[in-house]
Amino acid sequence: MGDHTDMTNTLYGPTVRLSNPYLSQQTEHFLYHLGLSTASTDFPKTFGDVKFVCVGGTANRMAGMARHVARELNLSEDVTSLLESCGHKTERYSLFKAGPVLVASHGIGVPSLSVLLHELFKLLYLAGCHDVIFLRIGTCGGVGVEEGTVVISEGALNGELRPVYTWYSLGKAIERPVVVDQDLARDLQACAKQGDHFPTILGKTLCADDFYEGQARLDGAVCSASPGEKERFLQQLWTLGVRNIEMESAGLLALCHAVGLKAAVACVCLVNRLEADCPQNNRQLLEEFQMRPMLLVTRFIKSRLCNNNIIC
Ligand code: R2B
Ligand code: URA
Repeated sequence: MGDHTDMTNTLYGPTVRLSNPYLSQQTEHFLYHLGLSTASTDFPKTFGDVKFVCVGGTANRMAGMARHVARELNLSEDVTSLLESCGHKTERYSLFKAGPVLVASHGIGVPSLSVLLHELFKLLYLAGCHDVIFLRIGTCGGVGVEEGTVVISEGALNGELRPVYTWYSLGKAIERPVVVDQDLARDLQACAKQGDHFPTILGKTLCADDFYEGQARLDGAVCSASPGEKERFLQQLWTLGVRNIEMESAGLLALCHAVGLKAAVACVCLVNRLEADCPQNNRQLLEEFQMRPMLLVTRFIKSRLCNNNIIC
């Protein structure tokens, strides 16, 4: 598979900086959860043109994103066959490719996301990709922010309200800093059009490891907080500059930074947590809301590709 499987001890890809001395000992690289192997796939040929990796929670939503990107970029391939020929769907994650944009679903929470990221980083390295940007599109709860607002993360905090995410290995904690590229976050916000009928704001994000107790909800199966404690906590978040709560931002931003890649997170608020715990049970509204980060991120991708004379 060309030069890219010829890895030296510490791996420095063009932009993907893998630091695992043991990878070079492998003759075949099998990305187990994506169902991709260097024995059967030519990574540089299949993925070498990737410039953006767009991730989000569900397979359906990300299939929609891949179709939307393909349409917006006027890709000549038929969308269905593009998804069928390039989507290596397994039961765990889904993966699509629309020209220079790789689109994947990550499930719920950082543990699920992390597994995908390890394999995507290896994929990009093996393909020899340059200057790749990761973009997460998702849903969240707003903190003093009306539902339907898109929040771009200008920082992310863990459950202890610190800008780090912690992984565990060999019985020990590995704490990695959350680093946001502020220029990228601002560029993304600049893609919100005047004509949009919803606000797109910058704010800090609380990255929780749970949807219920971890996000100060009182409607889970177990609940250890009182209404007063919940209210004080949400007010504390607001004071810290936190404008939304979701479950993957800190892990994505910390791991991308660890391998030298830029990343940004744009999520739409389904509920203002100062007013309610549960998102509205209105399918049509939820679907319209979920389009908003997709539209924003696609505009951003288009403008970057055009500015770099890749696709106009
Ligand atoms: C947003 O929505 C999911 C929980 O419902 C989670 O993946 C997240 O970050
Ligand atoms: N996703 C979350 O993690 N929290 C919310 O409140 C809504 C969506």
